[in-house]
Amino acid sequence: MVERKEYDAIWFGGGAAGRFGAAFHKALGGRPLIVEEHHLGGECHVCRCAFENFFSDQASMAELMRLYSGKSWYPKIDLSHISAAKASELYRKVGQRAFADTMKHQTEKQLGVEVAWGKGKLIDKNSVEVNGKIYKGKNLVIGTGSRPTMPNIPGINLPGVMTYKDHPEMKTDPKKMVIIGGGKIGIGKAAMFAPFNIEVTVLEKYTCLPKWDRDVRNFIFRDFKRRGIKIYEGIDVKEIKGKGKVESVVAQFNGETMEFPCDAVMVSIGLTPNSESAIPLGVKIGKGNEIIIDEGCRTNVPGVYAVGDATGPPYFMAIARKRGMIAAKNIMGEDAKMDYSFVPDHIYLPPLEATSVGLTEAEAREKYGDVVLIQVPWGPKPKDPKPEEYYPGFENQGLPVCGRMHTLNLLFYGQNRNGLVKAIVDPKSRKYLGFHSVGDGAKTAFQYLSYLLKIDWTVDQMANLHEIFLNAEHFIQLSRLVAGQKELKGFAAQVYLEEDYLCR
Ligand code: COM
Repeated sequence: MVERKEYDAIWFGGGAAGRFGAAFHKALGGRPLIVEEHHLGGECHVCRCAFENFFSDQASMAELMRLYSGKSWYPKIDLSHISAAKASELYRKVGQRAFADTMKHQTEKQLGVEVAWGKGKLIDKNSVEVNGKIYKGKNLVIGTGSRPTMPNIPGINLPGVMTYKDHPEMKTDPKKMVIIGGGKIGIGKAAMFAPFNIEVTVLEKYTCLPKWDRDVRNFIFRDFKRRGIKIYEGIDVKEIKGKGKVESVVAQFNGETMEFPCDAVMVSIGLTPNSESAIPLGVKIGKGNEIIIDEGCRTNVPGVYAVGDATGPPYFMAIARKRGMIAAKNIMGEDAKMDYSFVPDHIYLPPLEATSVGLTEAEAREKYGDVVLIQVPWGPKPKDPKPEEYYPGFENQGLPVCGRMHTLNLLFYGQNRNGLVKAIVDPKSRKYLGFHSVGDGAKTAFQYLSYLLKIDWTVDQMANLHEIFLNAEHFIQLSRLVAGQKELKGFAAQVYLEEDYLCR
């Protein structure tokens, strides 16, 4: 049976890119149809952004309970029932369903976007079959998402090997976990699992978080060392061993074979775009399996667009949604282009988080020569801070602190994990080049800071904003302290190298 109505575009896949694109398309006055098999919003609320947010909150709570238990006025907290599996179960039972309902309600009822529910089959670029019915569209937008990249090694299919996809499905609590891949997902997962009494080791073939600022990386590695999370860089995983389930991971490190006993493995080495369904249409596919698009999200086949993770990196929800928006505009006759400049990035590090936008210090020095740093805290952290005690070194490490309640607590309760705030400025133009933060709650500001970078925001303009003291990213007050300098010097620089926190 053929549906008589012809749509302006069929959005093949209702994930972040397809859902936002179709909604934008409708808002522009077009007639979109989404074809979706499982859930609107794609993997976000199933196992990605929304789930990570929830699980990270659970991990923060667990970590803080452990840290504060019995100190000062805090009661002793019994952590014997702490459970990552229980946290995942709650999300499965409530979170996944609540989010799925919300996405459906918002898209269909509130925004009036039509959805054909079921597994879609692309017949040609103007026809999609769903449950035996053919839907016709003038344009097609492919938004089929991505999947975890899996290494081709023995044991990869053993029970106990998981990816971000299976994380919400956890039914038992592992004792020892090996994480293969130290990108932002692997590092984030390590920080999330450790608070649940899981011994975590991260094995990274190359470099962990290579694109992040040195000070942020240092903070994370130091923090991980204090928490007992081990990191190996330059290690090549060869095999996952086990009889009937995961028992260890075997890897080559510095020419030696090492074996890491574990009862769970999390694979996080990257993502592979789901582009296979587009191949019969003659759409060009790149080396990384991505659908190749131009700046306007057009493929090489006229009338066929592609959006979201299916088109390759950056794999980031904002980019997926914006690709949807750009495709919608172009379907409606505009000539819109994607802008990939100043995309902020973020890592969950419960109880904190790291956020970054713009250039790192190294990139800024390479491009601009001398740069000015507006940064706190400064200098190496004291080695072994005692809980609830004043110690020399607070003057460099203590104030101003970044974050809501937890970063001050993290300082005074002896962990010395009060994050960092770092802005990088070009002293000649006085423009910001990059912002970096580890703290509690800076994500919100970075959405707007990325725009300020784009419009060439200066230290002097920042000094004129109205800060609400104290906040997670106090760039305003820190900038005001130095903005009077005719020749901008920032804070007296104490460039230092932290000790090496990686496993050797
Ligand atoms: C978020 C998914 S849960 S979407 O980007 O809002 O569709």
